[in-house]
Amino acid sequence: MKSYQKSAELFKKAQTIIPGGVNSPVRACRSVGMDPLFIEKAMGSKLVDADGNEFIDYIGSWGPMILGHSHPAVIKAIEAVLKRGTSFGAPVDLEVELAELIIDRVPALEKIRMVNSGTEAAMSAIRVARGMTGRNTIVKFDGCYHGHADSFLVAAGSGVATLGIAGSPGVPESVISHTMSLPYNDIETFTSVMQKSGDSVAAVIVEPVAGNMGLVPPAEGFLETLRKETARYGAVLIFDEVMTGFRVAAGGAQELFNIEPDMSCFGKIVGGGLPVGAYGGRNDIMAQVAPEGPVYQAGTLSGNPLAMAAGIATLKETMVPGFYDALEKASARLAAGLEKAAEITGTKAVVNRVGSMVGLFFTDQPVNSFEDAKTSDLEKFSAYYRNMLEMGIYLAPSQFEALFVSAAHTDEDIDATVFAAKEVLTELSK
Ligand code: KE4
Repeated sequence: MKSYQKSAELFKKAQTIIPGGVNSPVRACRSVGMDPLFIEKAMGSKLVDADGNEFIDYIGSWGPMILGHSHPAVIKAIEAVLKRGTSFGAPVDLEVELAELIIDRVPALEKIRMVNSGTEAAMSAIRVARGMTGRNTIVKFDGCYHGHADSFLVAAGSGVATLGIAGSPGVPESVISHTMSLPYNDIETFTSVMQKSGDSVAAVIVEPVAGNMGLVPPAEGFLETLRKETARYGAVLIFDEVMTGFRVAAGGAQELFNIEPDMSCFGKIVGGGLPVGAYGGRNDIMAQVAPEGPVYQAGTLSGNPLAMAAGIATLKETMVPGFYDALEKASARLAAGLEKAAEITGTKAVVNRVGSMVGLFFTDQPVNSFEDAKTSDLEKFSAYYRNMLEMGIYLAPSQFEALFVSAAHTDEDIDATVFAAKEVLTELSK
C-alpha cells in the first residue's frame, strides 16, 4: 500500500483554512471515497505527490497539459518573460502574438479577448450574445459545464454533477429562469424548443464534445442542427471549446466537425497551465465588447505576460508536424486497451473517445447523454479509481470527467495503464 501520510497532514491543515481543503471542489475526491493527494512536482506524463509516490497522470491539470508537464519550451518561455516583469496592467506584445496564433488556427474567429479562466470566457460570451440580441434566454445542455457563473449552474456537469448538487444556492431564481437546459444530443427536443422559443433565445452554448459528464461525443447531426436552428432564429451559437480547443484537433472541435459557430470560448491549453481564458468571434460580434462597444468586460490580469508566454509556447509546440497524429495513436491505444481489459475481465463498461479525450463508464449501455452517463455504477468507479491510484495511475476522481492523453504519454505509459486496468478489473470482478 502506498503511503499518503504527508498529503493527509497537509489536507488536515488545509481543511481548517480553505473550504473543503481545496480551491476547486472536484479536487476534493469526495465521490471516490478518499482524501486528495498533494502534488509535489510534475514532469512529462508523471506526477510526484508529497509522499514521493509517482503516478502516470491522466488529468493533466484538467486539460491544459497537452504537451505534458514542465515542457522545456514552456518553462523557457516563462523564464524569458520573468526577466521583463510579471504584470503591467497595460498591453504587451505577447497578447497580440497569442491572439494571432489563436485566430490563425480557428477560421471562425476574427477578434478575440483574453480573460483569466474558462468561466470568465463563457460568461462574457453569453453577455455579448445577450447585449447584441437584446434577448435574455440562453440554452445549454444537461451535463455540460461552462464554469461556475450563475447562468450556467443549471443541470451542470463536472464538479456540480460529481457532488450531486442540483443547481447551487446563491443563484437567484430570476437568473436561472433565463437558462434552459436541454438533453445533450437530443435533436428533436432542441428543434421543438427552438420552434416555440427561438425568437427569445440569445445564445445556445454547447460543449461540441462533452467532457464534463464523462466523455460524450456529439451525435450525428446534433451540432449541425444547433448551427441551422440558431441561424434560423438569430440566436448566437457559442462553442465552449475550453476543453476541446487545440485538444481534439489543431483548430478544435469546430475544425474536427467542420462547423463554424458565431462565438468560441477557450481556456486550459491556450494558457499552457497558466490562468488564461479567451472568447472570440466575428468582427461584428466582438465589436460589441468594451471599449469598442457597449458590452462591459474587464480583468486586472487579463493578457498577463507570463500566461501569454506559456500559451504561445504551448500552441507553437502543438503545431509541430505530426503532433496530433501521434496523440491520436496513443489515445486510440489507450481506449482499445481499456476496452480489451473490460472484455477479458467480463466488466460491463463503455469507452468513449474523441481525439485525446477518453471516457470509461461502468455501464452496459451506450453513453450518448447525461442520463446515460448517470446509469454508470458509481460505486464501481470509486473502487476502480482507488485501485488504479494504488497501481500508480492518476485518473480524474469522478465518473463525470474525461481522461486526457498528452504528447508525453509513451507506449510504455499506455501499456502500464492498460495492465493496471486489467489487474484492477479482475480484482473488482471477483
Ligand atoms: P475554468 O473556469 O475552470 O477555467 O473553466 C470552466 C470550464 C468551462 N468550460 C468547460 C468545457 C470546462 O471543462 C471548464 C472547466 N473544466 C473543469 C473540469 N471538467 C475544471 C476543473 C475544476 O473545476 O476544478
